[in-house]
Amino acid sequence: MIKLYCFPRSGNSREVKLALFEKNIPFEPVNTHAPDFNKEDVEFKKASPKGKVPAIIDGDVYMSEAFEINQYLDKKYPAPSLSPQDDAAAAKIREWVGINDKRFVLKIGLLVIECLLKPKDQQKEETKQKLRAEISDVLKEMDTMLEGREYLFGDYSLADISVTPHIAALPILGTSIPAELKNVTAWFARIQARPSFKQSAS
Ligand SMILES: N[C@@H](CCC(=O)N[C@@H](CS)C(=O)NCC(=O)O)C(=O)O
Repeated sequence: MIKLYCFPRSGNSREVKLALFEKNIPFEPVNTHAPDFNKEDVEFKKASPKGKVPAIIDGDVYMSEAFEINQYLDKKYPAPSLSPQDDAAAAKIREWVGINDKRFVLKIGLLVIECLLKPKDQQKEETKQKLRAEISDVLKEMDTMLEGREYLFGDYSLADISVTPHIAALPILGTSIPAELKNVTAWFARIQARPSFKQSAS
């Protein structure tokens, strides 16, 4: 069975859990934040040289990085597919995920640091507002992309998965999907209605 190194509040880990639940692939979660987990564990380090989660062991495959893992899972366990069959369309998704990992998911990560991880007296309201505005700008672009579409690239795909856990975290970061973004609001309601959303929550 696939071993998934993760911890409950890790958004990146949840990306992989979403793909696993969508595909109905059984897996054994290993909580790397559990008090008895040894961060120097040789198998974990082999799967994740940087010591980050998510990481998987699937037979003789050792791998880290959420999107890399999800692409691997989608090839190895093709049903239901989470990528278009057309190579150019699949490449567009890879490009979009790569770009938004840096300008969107990273910004949400920085907001997590600013709002939740820094001691209160070191948090800067100005930094929080700047990050929230940058996140909102990308959500606006997504709203345009979603015009006339159910999901970001038509069918539900690895692109939707790549941002789901991070958007789900916005309310604990003092922000949310702006109400005027009707397409993003409807899209995220569709995502939340998928069984994988609840199944991957912990
Ligand atoms: N680019 C990586 C980011 C992985 C990452 O930053 N993971 C965080 C958790 S979401 C982590 O392992 N942090 C170290 C820790 O909390 O122990 C990915 O997409 O998987």
